[in-house]
Amino acid sequence: MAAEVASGAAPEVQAEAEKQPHRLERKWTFWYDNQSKPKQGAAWGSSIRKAYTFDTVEEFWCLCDQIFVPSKLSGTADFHLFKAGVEPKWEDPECANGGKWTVNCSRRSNMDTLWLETLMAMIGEQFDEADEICGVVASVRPRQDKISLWTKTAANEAVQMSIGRKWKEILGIDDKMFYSFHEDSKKERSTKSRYSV
Ligand code: MGP
Repeated sequence: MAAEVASGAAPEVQAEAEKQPHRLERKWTFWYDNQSKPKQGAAWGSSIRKAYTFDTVEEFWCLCDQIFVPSKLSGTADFHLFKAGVEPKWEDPECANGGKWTVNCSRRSNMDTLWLETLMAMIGEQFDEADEICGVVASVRPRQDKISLWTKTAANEAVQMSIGRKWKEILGIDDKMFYSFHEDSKKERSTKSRYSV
């Protein structure tokens, strides 16, 4: 991070460095989609809004703490955190050949924690295959809340399995997790999963 200073540096240099924001490896964008009251005939995606792009640790904490808390959502709504420049849609070129790992959760118990752990892992570049990560979606649904980690090259099984194992370790969960291809989701609503960890 940009604000790191050697521990032997003069106190005034250290104090100045501490005032600097801690810059992340890359820019990220939060998105929001409230599908609870869709306009009649509206195409999917017409309610997705780009909310905030940031590239410092300080902005991240402020946004997570105050705004992007999944348990505050109700009905049918999503929060997304994607790499800046990537839209949380199958149609985006970075996502077009991709897929997603999904973990079921509950906004009444573990959703906020699982979401935050995932966000920190992404912005902290904890995945070895960081280039493969597109973003993450927290979906609040009347029937089943879930969090999905979107990745870029669905057909690369070895890479997806490695990401899946790492994510599972980060979340500290025992339940089986499943990976589906966006290409399959486009064809059928109840998509068969292709990989599991
Ligand atoms: P969903 O929101 O990912 O699942 O997709 P949800 O709401 O949990 O519903 P479930 O019953 O499938 O579990 C729901 C539907 O929204 C899909 O079947 C598509 O019709 C549409 N949809 C979702 N996504 C992420 C996209 C997308 O990226 N592009 C387009 N064109 N449609 C999408």
